[in-house]
Amino acid sequence: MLVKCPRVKRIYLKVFTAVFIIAILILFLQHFNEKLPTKPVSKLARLYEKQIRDYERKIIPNLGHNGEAAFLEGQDAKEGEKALKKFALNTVLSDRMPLDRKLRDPRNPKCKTFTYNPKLKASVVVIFYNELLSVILRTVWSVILQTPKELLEEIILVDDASTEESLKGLLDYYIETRLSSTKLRLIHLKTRMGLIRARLQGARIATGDVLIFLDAHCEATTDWMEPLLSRIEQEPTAVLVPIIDVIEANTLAYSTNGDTSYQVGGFSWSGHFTWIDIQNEEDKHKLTPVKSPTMAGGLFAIDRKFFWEIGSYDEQMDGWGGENLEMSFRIWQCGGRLETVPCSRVGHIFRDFHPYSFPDNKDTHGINTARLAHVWMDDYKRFFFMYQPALENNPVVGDLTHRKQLRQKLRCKSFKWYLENVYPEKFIPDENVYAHGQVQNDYGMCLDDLQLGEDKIGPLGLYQCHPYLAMSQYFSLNFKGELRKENFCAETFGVREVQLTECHGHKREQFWMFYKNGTIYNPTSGKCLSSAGVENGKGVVVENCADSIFQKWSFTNVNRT
Ligand code: LR7
Ligand code: MN
Repeated sequence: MLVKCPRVKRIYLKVFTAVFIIAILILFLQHFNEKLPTKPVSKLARLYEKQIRDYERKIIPNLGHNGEAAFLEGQDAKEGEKALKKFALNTVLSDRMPLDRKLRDPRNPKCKTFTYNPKLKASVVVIFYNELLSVILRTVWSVILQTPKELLEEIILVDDASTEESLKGLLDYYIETRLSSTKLRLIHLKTRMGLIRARLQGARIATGDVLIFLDAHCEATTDWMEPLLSRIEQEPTAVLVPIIDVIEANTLAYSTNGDTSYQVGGFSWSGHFTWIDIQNEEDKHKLTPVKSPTMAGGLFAIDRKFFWEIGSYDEQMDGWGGENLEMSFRIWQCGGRLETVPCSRVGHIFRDFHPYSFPDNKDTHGINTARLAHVWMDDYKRFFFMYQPALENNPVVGDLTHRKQLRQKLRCKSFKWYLENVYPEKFIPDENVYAHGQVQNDYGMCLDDLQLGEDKIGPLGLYQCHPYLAMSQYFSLNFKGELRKENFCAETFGVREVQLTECHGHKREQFWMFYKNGTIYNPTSGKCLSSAGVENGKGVVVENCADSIFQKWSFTNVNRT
């Protein structure tokens, strides 16, 4: 036994050692196995961390401080110029500028005397497609820094299936490591939905009392949110737009039109949003919310329940464009109101072109506007379809049943009501006019805007009459004696020239009288509109009045002369 004992002991020892080794091996393998899938992630994390640190290192402190114009030097400046051409934005400069730059308070100083104590909380929804990381983050930081914590329910970022790689992992990583204390959600859509449906996705998961939408290249300023929430608390059917200031795409300068004057939203019959002056003298100087006929679309606050009740968005609108006017008309016609809040100001980077395209180059703005014209504009849609005749009865516009049902369900008012009550200053080409339509002379030539852009000045042209009534040849002579196209009036210029320039309402060079014999006479110059010696595609003139075929004009429709 005594002899056996050590042998038994040795066996036990061997077994024990084997079990121990196997256990260690199993543990090790298990450990290794678990580590397998996570190992590359941490490698990626290290990579992101490095990228962000490299990026942070290149930031130039105080660049663009107070919203001042910023400039780079040397190679950076050159690359910045290139970027501006490519992306309509100086991306190099944005990358060097602190994400949390301070802006000066752009408000009218009197705004500081107001106190607001809103109880509501907001979900800020920011959608983006291939926007620059530093621009998105500056938007997010400005919201965090300029909003009192108790008013901010959450920030929701919706990535509309960006193809730019850094916008997936890197942005996620940045949020996880640098913004973890903010309630911030980032969702990546699987396929690109366009900005309208992307906003809807954000709105669906939002939980705040109020939804505030922003483009992904904005910067909020001091106390921007308080007046928005206070107004909604007082009037939940009011939809609010801050004053939208310009952040210049090249220098990122935060520029204002001064702190006292601003414009509100209008529209053109071609279906575009426009800025218009406030008509009412009293309203011009008010610091409380001011009525706005339309909104630009990207930046607005709306009670979350009201957003859904009033029909959110037309989900069949693709891509970009149109949703802003659709929502504006709908809000007014269906019992809400749209206002600009002068004491809330947010900057937006205005780009000269879209740095992105849409599949098949589809004209989403045109198609979306055709949808809203059919649903909301009643007979007045005729003017829009004069610009876009091919879209009037085109199946690409899609099914409108649901939106028409919505209009019925909400018992919305007519577009005529909207024009009369909300936007009475809007020029309607065939109302309150002596004559309108094509203005033709005796040998088949017509007045023509020569495709002048909507905000440009140019000659009042002469062109072969089109066989159909195209908008470029549609003019009106209204009761004020203006020979007019939308906001542009024929004006005598110098001795002979006639230009289309912004209507000023003071008659003089913009005053015309139309006589039964077909002459169009401008009393200020004592001359008559003439096509004598004017070639196709050139500007008409004024001359001493004479009984000449060049001075005889006829309108397609004459009410009175
Ligand atoms: O497919 C897309 N998916 C997106 O998520 C295309 C764009 N987007 C995002 C994009 O990244 C951006 O954050 O949508 C947002 C708006 O796109 P922009 O910035 O290219 O549009 P915009 O500023 O030129 O256009 C104005 O009109 C649009 C009409 O559909 C939208 O309503 C925009 O929000 C709106 N912007 C503003 O109102 C800001 C003030 C400009 C003015 C006037
Ligand atoms: Mn924008």
